[in-house]
Amino acid sequence: MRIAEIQVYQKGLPVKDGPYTMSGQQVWSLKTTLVRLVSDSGLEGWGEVCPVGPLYWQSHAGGALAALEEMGEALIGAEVLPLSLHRAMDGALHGHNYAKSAVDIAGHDLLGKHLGVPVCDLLGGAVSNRMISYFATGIGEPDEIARLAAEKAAEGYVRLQVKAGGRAVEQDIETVRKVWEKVQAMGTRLAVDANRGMTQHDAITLSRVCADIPFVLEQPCNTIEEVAAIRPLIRHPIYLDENTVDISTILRVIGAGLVDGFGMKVQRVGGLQRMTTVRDICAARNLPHTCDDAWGGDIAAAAQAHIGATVDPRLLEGVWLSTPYIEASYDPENPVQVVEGHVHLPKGPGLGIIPEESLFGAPVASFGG
Ligand code: 0XW
Ligand code: MG
Repeated sequence: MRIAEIQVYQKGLPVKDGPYTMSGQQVWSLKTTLVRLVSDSGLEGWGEVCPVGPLYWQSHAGGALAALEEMGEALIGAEVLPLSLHRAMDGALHGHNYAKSAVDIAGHDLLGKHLGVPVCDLLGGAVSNRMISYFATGIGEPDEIARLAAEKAAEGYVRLQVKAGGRAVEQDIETVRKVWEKVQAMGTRLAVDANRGMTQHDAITLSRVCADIPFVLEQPCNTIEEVAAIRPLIRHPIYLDENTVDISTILRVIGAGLVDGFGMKVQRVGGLQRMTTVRDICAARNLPHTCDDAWGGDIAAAAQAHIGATVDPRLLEGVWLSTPYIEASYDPENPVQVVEGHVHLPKGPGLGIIPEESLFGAPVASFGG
């Protein structure tokens, strides 16, 4: 089966009850990019990539479209097999993993529909059909974040990510302590995610002052070098997120003993095929990780659910979804949502999502056909 046509769409995704906040930024609306692959047998597969704004990481909606425009013609005629697609993309454009992830996801959706199997089967097979998610609190006043944390823990979230960084570390310390006071008795696990926004000094202070509170410290500082410098002084497990820009970097930080786990995003490593490599490397070293993406609707969410379903539950730190912040589902019959803190694996061949194409307007780019 080969690619006969490609259409690219872009759509605004206003943040429901926005803004979504993290250290150094708040987002009110995001632009997602959708890819529709049509095979020479007439089947279609859908992919999606949605950076969480231009500040979170080196990616943005305009870059996704430009990269897809650069690769589009070269993909016409490519075999719809995961590695064949990556070879075709890498032969047309170096890097730009996030844009490539949309094509990768669409290719898995298309192949699954062609074979009549769910995407998780193409990724090695599911071990779960209901995965834990986690709730990211946003940056806010300590008492408000503690109230929200207790509410979400009561809803069924077994893991909470407390946002920190970009402000006086005393505010972060007060927030973490008040959240812990609220959720400790519920057995809730905590991550404190600074999204690169802490100085080395603040990260060390937070860890020392809160040494009695068990949390994972996620992406405290901006660079791997800063994290390496504080690693011996931090009393909490360290997870990296934004720094893990490719498989090579992941191998580097594991080999250097800098990490105890990851906040991992499908788009950052280039899609589901690459995420199976990340999954298997982490399994080889017993390293927990999430199966997140930066943002996106049901298509991106379904992709995360399918890879999350194949991760050893002992090592799955959650499938975070942005669909709770998006007004309308792409496929109202099969929305991919968080229910009582958990994500259900979509049913049906491919991703299990049949998006309503009219939601996306006219294509912004087309190839082949
Ligand atoms: C909580 N997330 C998965 C959602 C936003 O994209 C940021 C991200 C994180 O952990 O940094
Ligand atoms: Mg993170």
